[in-house]
Amino acid sequence: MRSSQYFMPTLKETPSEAEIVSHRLMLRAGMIRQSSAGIYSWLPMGLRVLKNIEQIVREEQNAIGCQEVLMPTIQPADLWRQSGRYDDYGPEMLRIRDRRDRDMLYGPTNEEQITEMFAASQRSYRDVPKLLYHIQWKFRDEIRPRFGVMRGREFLMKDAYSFDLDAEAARRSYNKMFVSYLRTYERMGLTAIPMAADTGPIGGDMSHEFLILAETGESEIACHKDLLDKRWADRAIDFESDLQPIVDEFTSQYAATDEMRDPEQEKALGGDLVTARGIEVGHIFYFGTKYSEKLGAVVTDHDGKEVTVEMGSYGIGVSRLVGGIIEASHDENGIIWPESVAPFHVGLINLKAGDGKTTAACDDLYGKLRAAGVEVLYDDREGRAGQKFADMDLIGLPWQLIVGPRGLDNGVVELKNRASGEREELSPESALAQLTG
Ligand code: 5CA
Repeated sequence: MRSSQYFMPTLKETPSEAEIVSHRLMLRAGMIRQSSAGIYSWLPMGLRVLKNIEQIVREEQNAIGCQEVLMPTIQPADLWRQSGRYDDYGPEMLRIRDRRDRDMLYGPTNEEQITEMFAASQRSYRDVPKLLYHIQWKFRDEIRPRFGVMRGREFLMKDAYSFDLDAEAARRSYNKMFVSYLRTYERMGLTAIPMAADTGPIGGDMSHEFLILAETGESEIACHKDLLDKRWADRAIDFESDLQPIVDEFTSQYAATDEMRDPEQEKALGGDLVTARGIEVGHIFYFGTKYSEKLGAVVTDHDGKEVTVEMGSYGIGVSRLVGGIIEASHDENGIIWPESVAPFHVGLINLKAGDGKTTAACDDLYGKLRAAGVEVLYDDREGRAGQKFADMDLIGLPWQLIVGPRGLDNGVVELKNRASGEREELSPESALAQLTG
């Protein structure tokens, strides 16, 4: 993509309404635009990141046999009357009436809808376990939408649901999801810590929140230091036999947030205690038969006896993660995207767009990178070098390939790593080899 043609309205000024760094940087980099309080349009650069995050989430859900569906955003109120949540949910729920005077709502979550869908066709123990998920926009009329996409009113969530024959099987589904979340966040370059949590309006007996570390996080975290340096993304995990030991490794260690913290346990940990701030990027729940009972999700067991299925639900804040990753990965000059979610792999900077030789060299590199399948943002605009460097640092692509007339006279271009700041002069061929290797 050429910057001269790209719809990327960057801002030079720091927007005054943005209180936290990710919100400021997303606005300055032209990733999003506010439509109304807590509701945003995603511009091309922001949408690329959102889609990359979505794809990692999708791959890790598919990897544990969770099947993708897509349920609507608008739901009939009657479903929620059946579960009893229509009145319970309160003013956070956006209620709508259609032309036939039927009560509808914009879904804040989908437990009712998926349970009804399951109940309509699944009849026997052979139909379980089932894991289903979708990635869909939600609406919650938050009292205080703030921090940009971090606490929006409209936001993108991955929500998955498990259906099992009994509590033991349901626990296995829960553990599967627990471990898959550890991998999901790690692939995005994040350290996520699972913490025992309150179940809130979703309800249930067991629940964990996943928090990523960021100085600007809304929650205060305290945990055993060992939880911070576990690595799972590249490890082959057997999603049957490895589950329990991995989950135990986490749940046996102290980890708590806000009102769940325990001063006595923290004192006992001494030097092993770490306190930090965090952002909740996921939340999983085991709630047994809370919804299946009300909505008739029943299967026959091996003896032909009817049993109500055991359920859990599993959320990831996909749009919140865009802000969360920036909170965890930036410096004073801008965003530092982890490779796995970066909107482009390389920013190619033409230092002298008016110059024939420089432009020819840039065009050549651009063509070759694209032919090799590398995603490139090519700054082909005329303008000051300083501005181009500042813009490239702001948008945070992992690599900058800098091409100017003086370097070319010596047969070199410059390759800069955004994260480390390291710069290297090398031939255009070597730079290509490094970026496509
Ligand atoms: N039904 C369950 C799990 S599928 C559920 O809704 N859980 S939740 O309420 O905890 O939301 C799941 C995740 O969505 C949260 O962990 C958070 O990362 C994200 N989320 C929740 N509210 C917002 C919001 N207002 N803005 C952005 N992300 C949000």
